Amino acid sequence: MATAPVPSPDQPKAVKTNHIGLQVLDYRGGKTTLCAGCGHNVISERIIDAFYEMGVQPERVMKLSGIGCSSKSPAYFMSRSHSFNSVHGRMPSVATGALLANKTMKALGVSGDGDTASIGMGQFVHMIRRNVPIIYIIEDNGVYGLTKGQFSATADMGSKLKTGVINDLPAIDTCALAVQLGATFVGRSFSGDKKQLLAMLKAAIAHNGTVVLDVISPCVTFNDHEGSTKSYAYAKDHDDPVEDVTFVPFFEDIAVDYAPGTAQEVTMHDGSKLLLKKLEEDFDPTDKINALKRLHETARRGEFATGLIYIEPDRDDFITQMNMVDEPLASLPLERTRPGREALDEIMESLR
Ligand SMILES: Cc1ncc(C[n+]2csc(CCOP(=O)(O)OP(=O)(O)O)c2C)c(N)n1
Ligand code: SF4
Ligand SMILES: [Mg+2]
Repeated sequence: MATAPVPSPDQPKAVKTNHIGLQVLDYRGGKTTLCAGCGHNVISERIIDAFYEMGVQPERVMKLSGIGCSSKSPAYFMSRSHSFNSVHGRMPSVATGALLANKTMKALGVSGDGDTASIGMGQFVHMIRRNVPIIYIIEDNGVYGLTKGQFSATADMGSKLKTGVINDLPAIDTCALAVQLGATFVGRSFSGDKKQLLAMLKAAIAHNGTVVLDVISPCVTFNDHEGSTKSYAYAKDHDDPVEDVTFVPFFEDIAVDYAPGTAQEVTMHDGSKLLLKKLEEDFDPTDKINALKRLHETARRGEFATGLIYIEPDRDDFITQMNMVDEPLASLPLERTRPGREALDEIMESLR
């Protein structure tokens, strides 16, 4: 019987690379300063995996954030990308401007539940309404982690702080809001669900338009106790996946076998495919009313639906709606961006 050749100890180990020849190391960032065990650190790991596996050139990515522990996390992944840590709740307008200046970049926004659902709410809703092409991740722990754990607007009614204070205000469901406002990709996941979160992030990279991805991301320091509905234990027990998500990127020729009628196939803008295996009951993420119904029903049971909640792959994004020139504004020469004397005279004449 033939035996497998034993590699010599002097032989260099083959380094694993993605389809653009980069190693996973090329997608890493600085060492985290967040608390050990914070859900946000796990999300950073999945972002690294997703961008590596999708073979996105890190220099083609702009990372944007607001203020909070979550908003600090872009420092801990993809150091080679561009980064802008903006003002509290104001990341969407910075992202909109940056994308208008250079539409060839992939925008990745990282925010928190406080940054998004309180101070940033006005910016968040208009970003969605415009379908700004950004992957907007809400690292949702139900508290303002950075300012020592006060309830945020996504905290569930009746949930309890460590101090015993009960939240008696209803939660804002950022996914329901996003579906209602016309976001073209809405998903929810849990930092502890490695497989689902990775598939969702890869699909988000392939999407063209606003992606709202709300990720339950427990704050181990202020909101991981009994009585919290955003703790690891609660999230594990109350996660209700709407489907089993498999993502097949356009550059991989993989056939995934499902029995007829058990999976729904969604073709993404770039030709990638999402295969959504039905669980328990039928769920169609291209049906808005169905998506809202499912979100409300699970919330009423004290559970949270995860997976791809809603998708509309074909709506024009904000940059396309603006009818921008092909060449990014950032690289247009001055003579094409500054109107000449004649054009100015013409404008003045038209105003007489
Ligand atoms: C204009 C302004 N108001 C208030 C604050 C104080 N502040 C800092 S972070 C934060 C909330 C952060 O919560 P969240 O977005 O949920 O992030 P987390 O720390 O939980 O990840 C607040 C209110 C601030 N920095 N700037
Ligand atoms: S305070 Fe909470 S949210 Fe902030 S780093 Fe620590 S565990 Fe994470
Ligand atoms: Mg928070």
